[in-house]
Amino acid sequence: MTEKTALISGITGQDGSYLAEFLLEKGYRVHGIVRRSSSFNRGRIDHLTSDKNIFHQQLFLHYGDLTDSSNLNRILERTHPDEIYNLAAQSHVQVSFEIPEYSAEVDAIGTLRFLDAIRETAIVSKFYQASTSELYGKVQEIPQNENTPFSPRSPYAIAKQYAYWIVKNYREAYNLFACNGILFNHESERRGESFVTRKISINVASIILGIKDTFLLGNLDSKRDWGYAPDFIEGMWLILQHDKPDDYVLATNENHTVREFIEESFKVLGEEIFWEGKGIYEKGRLKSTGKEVIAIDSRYFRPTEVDLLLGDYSKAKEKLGWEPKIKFKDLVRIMVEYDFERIKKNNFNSDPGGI
Ligand code: NAP
Ligand code: G4F
Repeated sequence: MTEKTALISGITGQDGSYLAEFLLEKGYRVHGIVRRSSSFNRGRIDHLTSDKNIFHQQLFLHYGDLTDSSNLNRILERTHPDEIYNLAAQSHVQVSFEIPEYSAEVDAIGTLRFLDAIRETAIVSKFYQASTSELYGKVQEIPQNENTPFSPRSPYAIAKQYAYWIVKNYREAYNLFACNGILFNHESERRGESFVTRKISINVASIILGIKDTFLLGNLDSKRDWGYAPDFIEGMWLILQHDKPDDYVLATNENHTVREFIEESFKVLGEEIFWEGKGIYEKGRLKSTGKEVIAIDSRYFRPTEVDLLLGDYSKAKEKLGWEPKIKFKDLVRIMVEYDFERIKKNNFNSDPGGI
């Protein structure tokens, strides 16, 4: 067991909640930054803050926001973390086209605020930055590794590119132990409902349960390297345990289309689908009944798309001993079975709605 203290921004998100669990189990004192919200935003960490949880006295939450530097300085001075995990972000690529300035404010300048707070307070802490495979955008080589040139394709990715470089700059200029984890897509039962994998798992489960007839999607042909979030959390931690600060790709080195994710999801629940038509007129139908279950809505197309991502994680394997355990088929099964059981039990359909 360790005596260390960690600070997590974005603790209420998918990754933050798994990381908090992971660190608490290792004996860390964990501080998390939460945003004030008019509705409750702590559903993913409720089980950790409950007094029934053996670790709840080791977990401390602080109100804060990456757009407010004064609170970052205060939180650092109060908590003196050994390790900081900067996971907070406006993390939705399509939404970043709607709110580009805010996305830059949080994802780019927010990272600078954090690094500068470390410098100002002179607190000795290791810093992990949630970098992303979206940096590769219009990919310059396949697969992508730490040396592949960046070619970002959205306000989100461009903001994250600033964050990537400012982390490197503070490492070199001020000798900070600051690292980028360039993570490819990772999903789970806790994935936000407006990301495509979770949107599919919820809707497919709802259709098979007879709660919903059809759902709408955008580009079915983009390819992603999808892994399982808990595997990637361990990778984040290993990056900060290495004796030298560095940048690492974490991925599965396997990619699939959105279309394949849908087909596999139906298969998990004993159904098959077939496709008919082209472009925005394409439909997905159940093989058993011919019923239309998927249609295309151009609202979900992005102004600029990232067509293909495939990560080469050999550096992380060699230097950190990290490898993903869960691959595509198991990931789909975990997500679809989880949503099927949850929706069946609660008898409600959590409709992903407008994104
Ligand atoms: P997520 O579920 O969307 O969580 C984002 C977290 O950031 C939430 O806790 C959110 O708070 C918080 N947040 C948003 N804006 C904030 C602000 N202005 N100030 C403070 N906190 C703020 O994202 P995730 O999937 O866990 O991803 C974690 C990080 O990894 C993100 O930086 C993301 O960009 C990056 N990343 C993710 C993936 C992936 O596939 N999941 C891949 C590469 C990189 P609320 O709960 O209040 O909204
Ligand atoms: O699930 P997505 O929204 O994830 P995306 O854009 O790959 O971004 C995620 O992964 C990044 C790592 O590469 C992270 F940095 C980022 O924070 C986030 O976690 O979309 C995946 C693909 C896209 O090509 C999109 O066009 O699915 C396509 N898609 C098709 N229909 C859809 C939909 N995406 C969403 N969200 N909703 C749809 O209806």
